[in-house]
Amino acid sequence: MLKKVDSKIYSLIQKEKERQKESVRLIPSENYVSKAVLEATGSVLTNKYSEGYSKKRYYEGQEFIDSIEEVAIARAKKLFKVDHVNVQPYSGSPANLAAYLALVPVGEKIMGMSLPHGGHLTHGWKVSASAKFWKPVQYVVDKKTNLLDYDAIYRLAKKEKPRIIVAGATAYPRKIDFKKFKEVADKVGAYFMADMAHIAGLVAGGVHQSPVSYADIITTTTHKSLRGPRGAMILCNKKYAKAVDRAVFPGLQGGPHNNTTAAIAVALKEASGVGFKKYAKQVVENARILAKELLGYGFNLVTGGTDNHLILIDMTNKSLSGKQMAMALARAGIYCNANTVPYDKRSPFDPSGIRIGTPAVTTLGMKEKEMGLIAGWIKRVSENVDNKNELEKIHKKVKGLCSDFKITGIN
Ligand code: DSN
Repeated sequence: MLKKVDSKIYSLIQKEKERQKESVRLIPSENYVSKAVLEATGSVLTNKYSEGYSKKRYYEGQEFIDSIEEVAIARAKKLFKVDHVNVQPYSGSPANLAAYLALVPVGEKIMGMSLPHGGHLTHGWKVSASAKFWKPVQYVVDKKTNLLDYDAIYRLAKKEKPRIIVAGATAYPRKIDFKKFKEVADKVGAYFMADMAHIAGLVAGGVHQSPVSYADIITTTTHKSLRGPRGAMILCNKKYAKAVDRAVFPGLQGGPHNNTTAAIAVALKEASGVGFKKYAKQVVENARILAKELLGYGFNLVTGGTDNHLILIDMTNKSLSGKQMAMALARAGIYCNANTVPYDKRSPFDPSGIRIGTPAVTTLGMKEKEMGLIAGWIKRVSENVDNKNELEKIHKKVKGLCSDFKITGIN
Protein backbone atom coordinates (compact mmCIF):
# COMPACT_ATOMS: atom_id res chain seq x y z
CA MET A 1 0.00 0.00 0.00
CA LEU A 2 2.74 2.45 0.94
CA LYS A 3 4.39 1.80 -2.39
CA LYS A 4 1.21 2.92 -4.17
CA VAL A 5 0.44 5.93 -1.99
CA ASP A 6 3.93 7.31 -1.59
CA SER A 7 6.50 5.64 -3.76
CA LYS A 8 9.17 8.09 -2.70
CA ILE A 9 8.99 7.27 1.00
CA TYR A 10 8.48 3.58 0.20
CA SER A 11 11.63 3.48 -1.85
CA LEU A 12 13.65 5.31 0.83
CA ILE A 13 12.45 2.81 3.42
CA GLN A 14 13.46 -0.05 1.11
CA LYS A 15 16.89 1.49 0.70
CA GLU A 16 17.29 1.85 4.46
CA LYS A 17 16.20 -1.78 4.82
CA GLU A 18 18.93 -2.81 2.37
CA ARG A 19 21.48 -0.66 4.22
CA GLN A 20 20.56 -2.36 7.49
CA LYS A 21 20.74 -5.77 5.82
CA GLU A 22 24.10 -5.25 4.21
CA SER A 23 26.05 -3.56 6.96
CA VAL A 24 27.66 -4.41 10.23
CA ARG A 25 25.91 -2.12 12.69
CA LEU A 26 28.16 -1.35 15.61
CA ILE A 27 26.46 1.75 17.01
CA PRO A 28 26.05 0.54 20.61
CA SER A 29 22.69 2.22 21.13
CA GLU A 30 21.09 0.56 18.08
CA ASN A 31 19.53 -2.85 17.64
CA TYR A 32 17.14 -4.86 15.47
CA VAL A 33 13.64 -5.30 16.88
CA SER A 34 11.61 -8.44 16.30
CA LYS A 35 8.81 -8.66 13.74
CA ALA A 36 6.34 -8.70 16.62
CA VAL A 37 7.69 -5.40 17.97
CA LEU A 38 7.59 -3.88 14.48
CA GLU A 39 4.00 -5.04 14.02
CA ALA A 40 2.85 -3.45 17.26
CA THR A 41 4.73 -0.24 16.42
CA GLY A 42 2.99 0.00 13.06
CA SER A 43 -0.48 -0.79 14.39
CA VAL A 44 -3.75 1.17 14.49
CA LEU A 45 -2.97 2.17 18.06
CA THR A 46 -1.28 5.17 16.49
CA ASN A 47 -4.81 6.50 15.78
CA LYS A 48 -5.78 6.97 19.41
CA TYR A 49 -5.42 9.81 21.88
CA SER A 50 -5.35 8.88 25.56
CA GLU A 51 -4.03 11.66 27.79
CA GLY A 52 -3.97 10.54 31.39
CA TYR A 53 -3.48 7.12 32.90
CA SER A 54 -5.47 3.90 32.94
CA LYS A 55 -9.06 4.51 34.17
CA LYS A 56 -8.29 8.22 34.46
CA ARG A 57 -8.23 9.44 30.87
CA TYR A 58 -9.36 12.68 29.30
CA TYR A 59 -10.86 11.00 26.22
CA GLU A 60 -13.33 8.14 25.84
CA GLY A 61 -12.77 4.81 24.10
CA GLN A 62 -9.89 3.62 26.23
CA GLU A 63 -10.93 0.08 27.15
CA PHE A 64 -8.20 -1.54 25.05
CA ILE A 65 -5.60 1.19 25.45
CA ASP A 66 -5.92 0.92 29.24
CA SER A 67 -5.34 -2.83 29.07
CA ILE A 68 -2.32 -2.42 26.82
CA GLU A 69 -0.72 0.13 29.13
CA GLU A 70 -1.51 -2.01 32.18
CA VAL A 71 0.15 -5.04 30.54
CA ALA A 72 3.25 -3.03 29.65
CA ILE A 73 3.50 -1.71 33.21
CA ALA A 74 2.96 -5.12 34.80
CA ARG A 75 5.64 -6.69 32.61
CA ALA A 76 8.16 -3.94 33.36
CA LYS A 77 7.45 -4.20 37.10
CA LYS A 78 8.00 -7.95 37.02
CA LEU A 79 11.10 -7.91 34.83
CA PHE A 80 12.93 -5.20 36.77
CA LYS A 81 11.34 -5.96 40.16
CA VAL A 82 10.10 -2.45 40.89
CA ASP A 83 6.97 -0.99 42.54
CA HIS A 84 6.02 1.53 39.91
CA VAL A 85 6.62 2.12 36.20
CA ASN A 86 5.57 4.88 33.85
CA VAL A 87 5.75 3.71 30.22
CA GLN A 88 4.68 6.97 28.59
CA PRO A 89 7.89 8.99 28.11
CA TYR A 90 8.45 9.57 24.41
CA SER A 91 12.14 8.80 24.66
CA GLY A 92 15.16 8.98 26.95
CA SER A 93 15.65 12.74 26.99
CA PRO A 94 12.06 13.60 28.02
CA ALA A 95 12.18 10.73 30.53
CA ASN A 96 15.20 12.34 32.17
CA LEU A 97 13.58 15.77 32.21
CA ALA A 98 10.45 14.24 33.74
CA ALA A 99 12.55 12.55 36.43
CA TYR A 100 14.14 15.88 37.40
CA LEU A 101 10.77 17.61 37.24
CA ALA A 102 9.38 14.99 39.62
CA LEU A 103 12.06 15.33 42.28
CA VAL A 104 14.07 18.53 41.91
CA PRO A 105 12.63 22.06 42.05
CA VAL A 106 13.55 24.04 38.92
CA GLY A 107 16.71 26.07 39.52
CA GLU A 108 18.21 23.59 41.99
CA LYS A 109 21.38 21.58 41.35
CA ILE A 110 21.57 18.34 39.41
CA MET A 111 24.82 16.41 39.16
CA GLY A 112 25.66 14.07 36.30
CA MET A 113 28.51 12.75 34.21
CA SER A 114 30.02 15.21 31.76
CA LEU A 115 29.08 14.43 28.15
CA PRO A 116 32.65 14.35 26.77
CA HIS A 117 33.53 11.93 29.55
CA GLY A 118 30.79 9.52 28.57
CA GLY A 119 27.63 11.00 30.10
CA HIS A 120 24.57 12.28 28.27
CA LEU A 121 23.30 15.69 27.15
CA THR A 122 20.43 15.49 29.62
CA HIS A 123 22.72 14.77 32.55
CA GLY A 124 23.36 18.51 32.79
CA TRP A 125 25.51 19.27 29.73
CA LYS A 126 25.55 23.01 29.09
CA VAL A 127 23.59 23.12 25.81
CA SER A 128 20.79 20.86 27.10
CA ALA A 129 17.53 22.00 28.67
CA SER A 130 18.63 20.04 31.73
CA ALA A 131 21.32 22.69 32.28
CA LYS A 132 19.04 25.60 31.51
CA PHE A 133 16.23 24.75 33.93
CA TRP A 134 18.45 23.25 36.62
CA LYS A 135 21.95 24.17 37.78
CA PRO A 136 24.36 21.56 36.46
CA VAL A 137 27.33 20.06 38.28
CA GLN A 138 29.39 17.69 36.18
CA TYR A 139 31.67 14.90 37.34
CA VAL A 140 34.40 13.44 35.14
CA VAL A 141 36.36 10.20 34.96
CA ASP A 142 39.81 9.82 36.47
CA LYS A 143 42.50 11.31 34.24
CA LYS A 144 44.85 8.34 34.50
CA THR A 145 42.51 5.36 34.44
CA ASN A 146 39.50 6.95 32.69
CA LEU A 147 37.37 5.12 35.26
CA LEU A 148 34.68 6.53 37.52
CA ASP A 149 36.34 7.69 40.73
CA TYR A 150 33.70 7.31 43.43
CA ASP A 151 35.80 9.21 46.02
CA ALA A 152 36.18 12.16 43.68
CA ILE A 153 32.44 12.03 42.93
CA TYR A 154 31.76 12.10 46.66
CA ARG A 155 34.12 15.06 47.20
CA LEU A 156 32.40 17.02 44.42
CA ALA A 157 28.94 16.13 45.72
CA LYS A 158 29.92 17.16 49.25
CA LYS A 159 31.14 20.53 47.97
CA GLU A 160 28.27 21.23 45.56
CA LYS A 161 25.38 19.64 47.47
CA PRO A 162 23.25 18.69 44.42
CA ARG A 163 19.62 17.66 44.94
CA ILE A 164 20.06 14.67 42.67
CA ILE A 165 23.02 12.61 41.45
CA VAL A 166 22.72 10.83 38.12
CA ALA A 167 24.61 7.65 37.29
CA GLY A 168 24.53 6.36 33.75
CA ALA A 169 26.45 6.79 30.56
CA THR A 170 26.47 6.60 26.80
CA ALA A 171 30.18 5.98 26.35
CA TYR A 172 31.55 4.29 29.45
CA PRO A 173 32.89 0.80 28.71
CA ARG A 174 32.96 -0.46 32.28
CA LYS A 175 30.43 -1.55 34.87
CA ILE A 176 28.78 1.14 36.95
CA ASP A 177 28.63 0.53 40.69
CA PHE A 178 25.14 1.73 41.57
CA LYS A 179 25.62 0.77 45.21
CA LYS A 180 28.55 3.17 45.51
CA PHE A 181 26.56 5.95 43.87
CA LYS A 182 23.76 5.38 46.36
CA GLU A 183 26.22 5.64 49.26
CA VAL A 184 27.51 8.96 47.91
CA ALA A 185 23.97 10.28 47.40
CA ASP A 186 22.95 9.24 50.92
CA LYS A 187 25.98 10.89 52.47
CA VAL A 188 25.17 14.25 50.86
CA GLY A 189 21.38 13.99 51.17
CA ALA A 190 20.74 13.82 47.41
CA TYR A 191 18.33 11.71 45.44
CA PHE A 192 20.00 9.02 43.37
CA MET A 193 18.88 8.62 39.77
CA ALA A 194 20.13 5.88 37.46
CA ASP A 195 19.82 6.32 33.72
CA MET A 196 20.25 2.73 32.57
CA ALA A 197 19.29 3.35 28.93
CA HIS A 198 22.41 1.79 27.46
CA ILE A 199 22.50 -1.23 29.73
CA ALA A 200 18.80 -1.96 30.32
CA GLY A 201 19.08 -5.18 28.29
CA LEU A 202 22.13 -6.24 30.27
CA VAL A 203 20.30 -5.54 33.53
CA ALA A 204 17.24 -7.47 32.31
CA GLY A 205 19.51 -10.32 31.25
CA GLY A 206 21.31 -10.38 34.60
CA VAL A 207 24.78 -9.47 33.30
CA HIS A 208 25.02 -6.03 34.88
CA GLN A 209 24.22 -4.99 38.46
CA SER A 210 20.68 -3.64 38.61
CA PRO A 211 20.16 -0.11 39.94
CA VAL A 212 16.86 -1.27 41.45
CA SER A 213 17.01 -1.17 45.27
CA TYR A 214 19.74 1.50 45.09
CA ALA A 215 18.25 4.24 42.92
CA ASP A 216 15.31 6.43 43.95
CA ILE A 217 14.39 6.80 40.33
CA ILE A 218 15.49 4.97 37.18
CA THR A 219 15.07 6.06 33.60
CA THR A 220 15.66 3.98 30.52
CA THR A 221 15.05 4.01 26.83
CA THR A 222 13.50 0.85 25.45
CA HIS A 223 15.23 0.63 22.07
CA LYS A 224 18.87 0.03 22.90
CA SER A 225 20.10 -3.23 24.44
CA LEU A 226 16.52 -3.88 25.62
CA ARG A 227 15.60 -4.34 21.95
CA GLY A 228 12.20 -2.66 21.95
CA PRO A 229 10.64 0.26 20.07
CA ARG A 230 11.91 3.83 20.37
CA GLY A 231 10.47 4.85 23.71
CA ALA A 232 11.31 5.10 27.39
CA MET A 233 10.20 4.23 30.90
CA ILE A 234 10.63 5.63 34.38
CA LEU A 235 10.90 3.14 37.23
CA CYS A 236 10.62 4.05 40.89
CA ASN A 237 9.28 2.93 44.22
CA LYS A 238 5.77 3.76 45.40
CA LYS A 239 6.95 6.82 47.28
CA TYR A 240 7.66 8.73 44.07
CA ALA A 241 4.94 7.22 41.88
CA LYS A 242 2.57 10.19 41.96
CA ALA A 243 5.30 12.75 41.41
CA VAL A 244 6.68 10.79 38.45
CA ASP A 245 3.29 10.30 36.81
CA ARG A 246 2.42 13.96 37.24
CA ALA A 247 5.77 15.02 35.82
CA VAL A 248 5.29 12.94 32.66
CA PHE A 249 1.65 13.95 32.21
CA PRO A 250 0.57 16.74 32.45
CA GLY A 251 4.02 18.06 33.41
CA LEU A 252 5.88 17.43 30.22
CA GLN A 253 3.84 15.51 27.68
CA GLY A 254 0.44 15.20 26.08
CA GLY A 255 -0.97 11.98 24.68
CA PRO A 256 1.14 8.86 25.01
CA HIS A 257 2.20 6.98 21.88
CA ASN A 258 0.00 3.93 22.34
CA ASN A 259 1.56 2.00 19.46
CA THR A 260 4.91 2.39 21.20
CA THR A 261 3.42 1.34 24.54
CA ALA A 262 2.13 -1.86 22.96
CA ALA A 263 5.50 -2.53 21.34
CA ILE A 264 7.22 -1.92 24.69
CA ALA A 265 4.91 -4.54 26.21
CA VAL A 266 5.93 -7.01 23.48
CA ALA A 267 9.64 -6.25 23.93
CA LEU A 268 9.31 -6.73 27.69
CA LYS A 269 7.71 -10.12 27.12
CA GLU A 270 10.61 -11.05 24.85
CA ALA A 271 13.15 -9.75 27.37
CA SER A 272 11.62 -11.93 30.10
CA GLY A 273 12.38 -15.16 28.26
CA VAL A 274 15.38 -17.46 28.72
CA GLY A 275 16.58 -16.59 25.22
CA PHE A 276 17.10 -12.98 26.23
CA LYS A 277 19.39 -13.95 29.10
CA LYS A 278 21.56 -15.81 26.59
CA TYR A 279 21.45 -12.82 24.29
CA ALA A 280 22.59 -10.40 27.02
CA LYS A 281 25.43 -12.72 28.00
CA GLN A 282 26.54 -13.00 24.39
CA VAL A 283 26.44 -9.21 23.91
CA VAL A 284 29.01 -8.84 26.69
CA GLU A 285 31.04 -11.82 25.50
CA ASN A 286 31.14 -10.48 21.93
CA ALA A 287 32.30 -7.07 23.16
CA ARG A 288 35.02 -8.74 25.22
CA ILE A 289 36.25 -10.75 22.23
CA LEU A 290 36.13 -7.75 19.90
CA ALA A 291 38.09 -5.70 22.45
CA LYS A 292 40.71 -8.42 22.80
CA GLU A 293 41.18 -8.65 19.03
CA LEU A 294 41.40 -4.87 18.64
CA LEU A 295 43.96 -4.62 21.43
CA GLY A 296 45.96 -7.25 19.56
CA TYR A 297 45.96 -4.93 16.53
CA GLY A 298 47.36 -2.08 18.62
CA PHE A 299 44.16 -0.08 19.05
CA ASN A 300 44.07 2.14 22.10
CA LEU A 301 40.89 1.21 23.99
CA VAL A 302 39.76 3.68 26.63
CA THR A 303 40.17 1.97 30.03
CA GLY A 304 42.02 -0.86 28.26
CA GLY A 305 38.93 -2.86 27.35
CA THR A 306 35.30 -3.37 28.20
CA ASP A 307 33.03 -5.20 30.56
CA ASN A 308 29.74 -4.19 29.05
CA HIS A 309 28.40 -3.88 25.49
CA LEU A 310 30.59 -1.07 24.21
CA ILE A 311 34.14 -0.15 23.32
CA LEU A 312 35.61 3.32 23.04
CA ILE A 313 38.67 3.56 20.79
CA ASP A 314 41.05 6.51 20.85
CA MET A 315 42.30 6.78 17.25
CA THR A 316 45.15 9.17 18.06
CA ASN A 317 47.88 6.50 17.96
CA LYS A 318 46.69 5.54 14.45
CA SER A 319 47.07 9.17 13.36
CA LEU A 320 43.36 9.42 12.59
CA SER A 321 40.50 11.44 14.01
CA GLY A 322 37.33 9.73 15.16
CA LYS A 323 35.31 11.27 12.34
CA GLN A 324 37.83 10.17 9.69
CA MET A 325 37.72 6.62 11.01
CA ALA A 326 33.93 6.52 11.41
CA MET A 327 33.45 7.79 7.86
CA ALA A 328 35.93 5.31 6.40
CA LEU A 329 34.25 2.46 8.29
CA ALA A 330 30.87 3.55 6.91
CA ARG A 331 32.28 3.38 3.38
CA ALA A 332 33.21 -0.20 4.15
CA GLY A 333 29.69 -0.94 5.44
CA ILE A 334 30.61 -0.87 9.12
CA TYR A 335 28.65 1.71 11.08
CA CYS A 336 29.76 3.33 14.33
CA ASN A 337 29.94 6.88 15.59
CA ALA A 338 32.74 9.31 16.22
CA ASN A 339 32.90 9.99 19.94
CA THR A 340 34.84 12.12 22.36
CA VAL A 341 37.27 10.33 24.63
CA PRO A 342 37.84 11.58 28.17
CA TYR A 343 39.98 14.75 28.25
CA ASP A 344 39.67 14.96 24.46
CA LYS A 345 41.75 17.71 22.86
CA ARG A 346 39.70 17.69 19.67
CA SER A 347 36.25 19.16 19.01
CA PRO A 348 33.03 17.22 19.73
CA PHE A 349 32.21 17.27 15.99
CA ASP A 350 35.54 15.72 15.05
CA PRO A 351 36.65 14.04 18.25
CA SER A 352 39.50 11.60 18.87
CA GLY A 353 37.50 8.45 19.29
CA ILE A 354 34.99 6.07 17.85
CA ARG A 355 32.36 4.19 19.84
CA ILE A 356 31.37 0.68 18.87
CA GLY A 357 29.17 -1.94 20.48
CA THR A 358 27.68 -5.37 20.06
CA PRO A 359 23.89 -5.30 20.80
CA ALA A 360 22.83 -5.28 17.12
CA VAL A 361 25.32 -7.80 15.72
CA THR A 362 24.56 -10.14 18.62
CA THR A 363 20.85 -10.00 17.78
CA LEU A 364 21.79 -11.31 14.35
CA GLY A 365 23.49 -14.29 15.96
CA MET A 366 27.11 -13.23 15.42
CA LYS A 367 29.66 -14.74 17.78
CA GLU A 368 33.42 -15.19 18.26
CA LYS A 369 34.27 -15.96 14.62
CA GLU A 370 32.44 -12.90 13.33
CA MET A 371 33.97 -10.66 16.02
CA GLY A 372 37.38 -11.76 14.74
CA LEU A 373 36.43 -10.87 11.16
CA ILE A 374 35.02 -7.50 12.19
CA ALA A 375 38.13 -6.61 14.20
CA GLY A 376 40.29 -7.51 11.19
CA TRP A 377 38.22 -5.28 8.93
CA ILE A 378 38.39 -2.41 11.41
CA LYS A 379 42.18 -2.74 11.32
CA ARG A 380 42.24 -2.82 7.50
CA VAL A 381 39.99 0.23 7.31
CA SER A 382 42.25 2.13 9.71
CA GLU A 383 45.16 1.50 7.36
CA ASN A 384 43.20 2.47 4.24
CA VAL A 385 40.93 5.37 5.14
CA ASP A 386 41.58 7.10 1.82
CA ASN A 387 41.83 3.99 -0.32
CA LYS A 388 38.50 3.69 -2.12
CA ASN A 389 39.27 0.33 -3.71
CA GLU A 390 40.32 -1.29 -0.48
CA LEU A 391 37.24 0.06 1.35
CA GLU A 392 35.05 -1.32 -1.44
CA LYS A 393 36.73 -4.72 -1.13
CA ILE A 394 36.02 -4.74 2.60
CA HIS A 395 32.44 -3.67 1.92
CA LYS A 396 31.99 -6.73 -0.31
CA LYS A 397 33.21 -8.97 2.47
CA VAL A 398 30.89 -7.23 4.95
CA LYS A 399 27.95 -7.84 2.62
CA GLY A 400 28.97 -11.49 2.29
CA LEU A 401 29.02 -11.92 6.04
CA CYS A 402 25.65 -10.19 6.47
CA SER A 403 24.03 -12.42 3.86
CA ASP A 404 24.76 -15.39 6.16
CA PHE A 405 22.49 -13.93 8.84
CA LYS A 406 18.78 -13.49 8.99
CA ILE A 407 17.90 -9.93 9.89
CA THR A 408 15.28 -9.89 12.63
CA GLY A 409 12.19 -8.02 11.58
CA ILE A 410 13.41 -7.68 7.99
CA ASN A 411 13.72 -11.09 6.39
N1 DSN B 1 21.78 8.67 21.16
C1 DSN B 1 22.05 7.85 22.32
C2 DSN B 1 23.31 7.09 22.17
O1 DSN B 1 23.69 6.82 21.04
O2 DSN B 1 23.94 6.74 23.14
C3 DSN B 1 22.02 8.65 23.54
O3 DSN B 1 20.88 9.44 23.56
